[in-house]
Amino acid sequence: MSWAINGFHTVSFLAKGQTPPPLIIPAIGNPISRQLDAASASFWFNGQPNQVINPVTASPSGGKTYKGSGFLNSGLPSPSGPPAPFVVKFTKAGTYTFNCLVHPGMKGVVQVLSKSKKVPTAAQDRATANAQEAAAIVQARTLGIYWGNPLVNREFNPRSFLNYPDFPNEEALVEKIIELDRDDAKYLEYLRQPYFHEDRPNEFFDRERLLSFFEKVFTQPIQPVSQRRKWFSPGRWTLVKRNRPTYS
Ligand SMILES: [Cu+2]
Repeated sequence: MSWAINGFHTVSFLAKGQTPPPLIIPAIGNPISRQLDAASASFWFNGQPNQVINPVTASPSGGKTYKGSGFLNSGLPSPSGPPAPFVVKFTKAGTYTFNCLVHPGMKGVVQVLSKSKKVPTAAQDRATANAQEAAAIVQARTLGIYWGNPLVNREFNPRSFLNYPDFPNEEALVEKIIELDRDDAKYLEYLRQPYFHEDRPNEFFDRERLLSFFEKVFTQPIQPVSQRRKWFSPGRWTLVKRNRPTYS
């Protein structure tokens, strides 16, 4: 069995009764120290342990062969380069659940059949995956209601969401929402539509464009807002001082 771990996930088979190892753990004997806020006051978390990635979760263990029990872990993907396939050989027929140690609840099942049993064809697998995906899309996606730029239809497929300017008035939009709420077929037709025209991301979602935007954000030396004390207007404070409350 080969996994392409395309993201920050693990493929982890747990031993019987094993609690999934956490991703982040406190580092014993390594407290945080001397962290000061903008006013040079000590943060409350000084003296608390540093939080680190758990090596049990991060590193591969258990080998490349699964005999049906014990802990076998892909570990976390390396931070750079395309993911290497994670290959495990199963020696015993059975049904094995694997978990992602990054995302609780993210799991899958490997069914190992004896050689004499028929396994689904690639096309059948694809059909099963498509059906699962369709169900997940319906479960995960909500129908967007947009009220903003009247030219939104240029960048996005107007059949994938409800666009307020497409309706004569608020009443008509509400009527449409009620109609879709009652008619699953019509509702699903919206969910099936791709967000983008012809399902091709528009220029604003261009990978290079986004990357250069983030590059700009992270390389510009901008002082955190919390440290820009000189820009605070003294107005409010002088007002408070002038009208100092009196207690008797
Ligand atoms: Cu995950």
